Amino acid sequence: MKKRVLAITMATLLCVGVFAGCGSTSSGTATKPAAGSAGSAAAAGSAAAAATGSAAASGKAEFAMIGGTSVPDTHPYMLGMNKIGELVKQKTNGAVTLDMFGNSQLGSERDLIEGLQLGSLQMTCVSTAPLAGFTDSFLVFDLPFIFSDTETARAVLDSDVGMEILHSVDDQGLKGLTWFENGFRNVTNNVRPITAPDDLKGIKIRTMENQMHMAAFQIMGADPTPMAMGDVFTALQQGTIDAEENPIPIVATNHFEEVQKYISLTGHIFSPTPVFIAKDYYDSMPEDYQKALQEAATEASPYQREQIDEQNVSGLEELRQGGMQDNDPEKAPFQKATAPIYDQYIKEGSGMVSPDIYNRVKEVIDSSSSAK
Ligand code: EAX
Repeated sequence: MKKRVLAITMATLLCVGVFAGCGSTSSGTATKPAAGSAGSAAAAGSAAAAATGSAAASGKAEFAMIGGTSVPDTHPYMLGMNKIGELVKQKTNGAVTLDMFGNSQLGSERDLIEGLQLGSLQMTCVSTAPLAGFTDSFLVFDLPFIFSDTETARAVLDSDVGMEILHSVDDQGLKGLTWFENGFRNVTNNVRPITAPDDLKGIKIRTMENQMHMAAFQIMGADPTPMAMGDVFTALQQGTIDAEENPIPIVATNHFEEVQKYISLTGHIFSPTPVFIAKDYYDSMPEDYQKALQEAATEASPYQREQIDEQNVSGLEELRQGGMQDNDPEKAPFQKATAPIYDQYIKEGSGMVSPDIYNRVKEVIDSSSSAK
């Protein structure tokens, strides 16, 4: 933890240092560091500062924002964030811009969240799971099989309680602007097709850094290892883990078909994706720019969801073409096997799902399904 904060602090200092000397920056465009695994925050910080500096030096943007994600440039997270950048630039005549760095170049999702809090970058979008290290308010989404389909999940995210959760971390320096989406998570592995919970016994599976995700796989007999996204491909390639679990667009855009034989469409957890801006930075903007950014984010959300819907279909085709064998197991046995998570985690207390939030989410789920 100390190492990470030091790295990010170094990045912040680098940003200040390089930004101060940015008058001499010649290029008018942001220089993206080479894509690859999780870069060090320090190296990323200097790249981020170069991008900030070049935009500021070009005299175009009053607010030249830097953003980061843990996914490849072709993933709907990046397509959505770039859409926000395009719209806010239009709406402010170039006064507010957003340069995005994917592939964990600015660090893991936890690093990105800390980066917003430290001010070394301005925007990100992450799965809700890693937020467990900062707050409990998003944990309700990590309950296995809480959503039966995407439509219900979206109804909850767009509801009052969904909006309340999105805005629940203002006091932690994270202003939620809108909901993007990662989607239903599926198991990929090199051992066997997963047709029932018992097939997971003994499988070394990477999970996100979230106690409920790990508990769900432990209950089914797997051996979960929390790991940052930027390290997963190499770990699979080297065989230090047998498996990982992610929605189809993540599996396809990371080309996991090169290092995984099977994808089993378990759909065990739905990952929503809050879009955050550093709250202090947002507060420093004039009201009209804040309004333009909020509008841009709100308008980008349906576009991002469309991209997820599209890549859920095209991505599976690509994985099949790449040699992956897919199966679509019955969900009920997995639901039954992971049901104890509800008793274990829905209670008052730190690291737990608040019963009030759970009941309010359930109300929206029940009214959404009765409306069908
Ligand atoms: O949020 O870490 C993960 O598996 C996430 O799905 C990914 O970083 C996108």
